[in-house]
Amino acid sequence: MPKKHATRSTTQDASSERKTAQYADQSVMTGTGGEVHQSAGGETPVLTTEQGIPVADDQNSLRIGARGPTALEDFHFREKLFHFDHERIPERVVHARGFGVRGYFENYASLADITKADLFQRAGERTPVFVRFSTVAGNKGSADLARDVRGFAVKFYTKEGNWDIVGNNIPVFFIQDAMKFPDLVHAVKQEPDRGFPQAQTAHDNFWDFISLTPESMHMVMWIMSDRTIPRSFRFMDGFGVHTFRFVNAEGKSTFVKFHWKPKLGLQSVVWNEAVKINGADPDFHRRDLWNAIQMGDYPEWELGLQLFDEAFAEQFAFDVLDATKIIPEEDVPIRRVGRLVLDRCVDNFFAETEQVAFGTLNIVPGIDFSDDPLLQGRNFSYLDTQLKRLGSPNFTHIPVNAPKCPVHHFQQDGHMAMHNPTGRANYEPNSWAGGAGGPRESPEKGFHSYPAAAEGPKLRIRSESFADHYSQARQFYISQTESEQQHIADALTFELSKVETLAIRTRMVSHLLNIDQDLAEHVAYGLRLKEMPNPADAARPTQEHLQASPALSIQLNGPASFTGRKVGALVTDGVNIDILRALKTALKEEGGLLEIVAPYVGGVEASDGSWIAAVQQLQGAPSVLYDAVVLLPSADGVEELGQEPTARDFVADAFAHCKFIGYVDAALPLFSKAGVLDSRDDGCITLEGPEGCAAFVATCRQLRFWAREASVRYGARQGV
Ligand code: HDE
Repeated sequence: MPKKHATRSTTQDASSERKTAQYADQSVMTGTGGEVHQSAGGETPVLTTEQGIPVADDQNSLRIGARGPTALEDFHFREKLFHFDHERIPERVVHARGFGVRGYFENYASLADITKADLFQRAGERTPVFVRFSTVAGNKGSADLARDVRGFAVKFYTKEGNWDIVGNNIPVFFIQDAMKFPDLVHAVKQEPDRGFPQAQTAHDNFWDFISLTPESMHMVMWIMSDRTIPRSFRFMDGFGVHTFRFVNAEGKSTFVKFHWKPKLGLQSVVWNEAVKINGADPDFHRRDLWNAIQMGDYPEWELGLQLFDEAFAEQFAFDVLDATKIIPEEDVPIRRVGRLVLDRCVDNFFAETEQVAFGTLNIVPGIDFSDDPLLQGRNFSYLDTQLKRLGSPNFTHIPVNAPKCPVHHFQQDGHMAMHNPTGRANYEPNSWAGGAGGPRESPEKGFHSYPAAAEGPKLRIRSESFADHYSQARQFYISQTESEQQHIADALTFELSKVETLAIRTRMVSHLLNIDQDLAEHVAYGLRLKEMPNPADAARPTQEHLQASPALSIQLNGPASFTGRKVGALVTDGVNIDILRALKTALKEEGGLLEIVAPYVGGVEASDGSWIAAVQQLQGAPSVLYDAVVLLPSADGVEELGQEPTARDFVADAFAHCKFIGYVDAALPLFSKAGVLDSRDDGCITLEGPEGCAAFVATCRQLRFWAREASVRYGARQGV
């Protein structure tokens, strides 16, 4: 046997043969096979097994001879692999991809007149929260900029138990009865025979289902709008969707709809940009939130309430129990009652974001359900799904799900039980005296359901008051700016162009005809439909008299501020240091950020010889990652940049996505290479001196230069 294959003598200890090796900054020990060993000592604790046994070697399994089989008795190896093999839990059947953060809700003033919910009783009171944002259709590893509804789920750890508003960033839903939820979700997810496409509605099954579900038409307008491609979680609304009840101490009920309004205002990206962001940074949204919180720039929303009574509900043109309808803000104004501040990232993604279990049925005294059939169905589904996902009825023992108020009950045992009742009593009534008998019910403090009257024959039936499917879809559409209407038409054209079955495309256009003639014609043109279908037969005619609701537009409700936004500065050696400094100052004053993008991540030498470190190397930082860009090459540097396709795309995309572009004259050859030199418009701004830089930042408050849009449109030609 050759010597190098000899087996070690049984008395030898491999650790005695370690050598020191230096890897740049790291001094390590290496073993006989050259593998790295790092040892405990000083402040570094000793590695142990889960049973607490100290581990001597975490690099090598226990084997019979250096090249022999692994021993079954290697308890450390077996425990490590066993645990690893079971690291995954089932991902959420919907909303699998999400990002959770912590924070608090601060109540502005007592709402005791309308609700006895404890968290709303005292001005200035802070209630801890956990918030999870998500997309709906994609799997856990899908990209952030899918065209999709965003989940906006808030868990309030109140003094009287956990209250969850499990909401979305869109105030309506696809369906009216929870019975249809599995069908909707099957239709939108990957097609079952092929396993694709994921995180997309642009396929036959989805539009087949939708085109046979006219109640979804209002939601279709919202999902085809820019609401489903938000710039960031920080720039989107949240909605509780359903009508809920507030109940005060006298037992008086008020209907309520919940809204979250972002302090930074609404903002979305354009579709061509979304597609590119998904490639450049699939974690764009979670990274944005992570960075903002790490920098201490805590995102905020205000909680808004729409409050109304039975009399309003009676005379409202639609059923307040129908989750496919909104109550326009112009009809019932929003009262802002508190603020949500997100100020802490999780310590561990799995422990918190993955294991958090929301449920619509988590409700506290002072708040109650309505009979919305979607909400009633959700109240079953959420508890049920947690057992599957978290594997035990004891999921409330997991810290992120555990209430932060006292908890006393007789539920016991089961997988992973952490808090069994102590003492003898685990039932009631019992006759054990005092505390030994365990907790008892409290008619004063306990949750009382609002005694809403309910009677009628037992039927499987949809209320006729739910039958108007098109009026609010139309209202949403006519409330959008021309540019936003264009985006809706483009999105429909794009999505239906991915649908292979012609009949489904045509069927969708037949519904659009009940919403808006121009929109239908626009999409039919974009699809090159040979023949216009007849309008779909409507259960109720479209009410064309509904007024536009400007509150529904993103563009009409801009923040008029660049706060929280980011400018990408493309620089080369020789970058004008005065301009760079002036921009930084102006952006800092505005509450925005400047990020340096350079041909080399190490940085560049500025005009005054100082060294400017880059945050991004050009290949990894296309302009789609920024809200606006500035082009600051030197006359020498621009030549090299012009050779770079990524640099040309940087400019061409910023221009096509209607972004504001600040530049120095030396950048002109780059405009030329990008093919937009002669197209420069008022959104392209020369940066001269500190005032020029400040003026540029002030202009960026408009967020996009939409006036450019007509000349740079992607997508179908708009000939109609
Ligand atoms: Fe959900 N939904 N949903 N949903 N939903 C889930 O619960 C369900 C609906 C929403 O970040 C599941 O824990 C039914 C409307 C959010 O963890 C599941 C129906 C709205 C989240 C479930 C709906 C939502 C979920 C999957 C129709 C907006 C993510 C995993 C009746 C108001 C929460 C889970 C998180 C998650 C069921 C419709 C929002 C299966 C049956 C409407 C934000 O229980």
